[in-house]
Amino acid sequence: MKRIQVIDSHTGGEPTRVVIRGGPELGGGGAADKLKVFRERHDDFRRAVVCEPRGSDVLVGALLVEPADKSCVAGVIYFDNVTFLGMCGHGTIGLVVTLAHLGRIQPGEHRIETPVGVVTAVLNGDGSVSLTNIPAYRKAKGATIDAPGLGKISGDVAWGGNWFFLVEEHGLALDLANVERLTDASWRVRQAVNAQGFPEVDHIVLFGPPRTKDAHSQNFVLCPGKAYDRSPCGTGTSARLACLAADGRLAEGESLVMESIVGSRFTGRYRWLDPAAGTIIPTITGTAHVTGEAGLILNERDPFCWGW
Ligand code: PYC
Repeated sequence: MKRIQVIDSHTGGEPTRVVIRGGPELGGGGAADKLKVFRERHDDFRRAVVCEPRGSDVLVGALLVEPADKSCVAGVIYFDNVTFLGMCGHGTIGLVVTLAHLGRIQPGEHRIETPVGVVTAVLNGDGSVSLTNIPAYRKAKGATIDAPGLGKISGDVAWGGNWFFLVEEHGLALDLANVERLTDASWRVRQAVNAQGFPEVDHIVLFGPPRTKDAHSQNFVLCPGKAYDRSPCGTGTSARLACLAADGRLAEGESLVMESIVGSRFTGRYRWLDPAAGTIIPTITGTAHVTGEAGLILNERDPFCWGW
């Protein structure tokens, strides 16, 4: 019998499960090296932590690892119901609140090693977290794909720590009551995007008008395992900032208030890293709350021990 200690939290409704004890031995090196070992040898651990019967399709896992970069307070590897994520914005906000809950950090700035690079997170005095992400950029503007049942759809392909296809014109109502239709449409878009030139894209974002006056936009984000993000998606908002910056639609330092499909919010800002190359450094601010402290039990005699 194996025991795994976890802390659960949610960031704008999107859950994160941080594994603080009992993870697999991943060897030395940085988070990227450890991710390689995790992916190749311990995929059963990923499933056991986030999939049913202990988790659900929407849960994102975060394995705490020893950082190679000693200026970092922690290393982390994110994963979901089907795969590993390079970075996760809501997960990092959840991780910072979890580390504070454990008494391991105080308000102030903290560096965190992820497989795609070091990110910086400020735990603010009011409990919110401002995450400064790795550089984001747009790879393709106005790529048009033909999605079965939907027809031609145009969107931007952008990197914000994960790969996104971002669509403004889709004709769908962004409303919780419409979530099945949004999921189905986004899944079709994803398959078409992957088949029609962008195999790397594994997140789809649809934009719509904001629900509230002081927000700029609302989004629906479909994650790799077909669950939709309850938060406005930190890496997706980073990708959006890169597109808006490239188009001159949002100035450096200006705020973008993004609402999720459940009404939670992130505020995004950016500074230019290299205007000629279109790369920006995004900062995403949001809040998270701890929801549980638990010990998971992995019993080999349980036929669903490793999740499904
Ligand atoms: O917040 O970056 C994010 C994220 C990615 C997948 C789910 N949430």
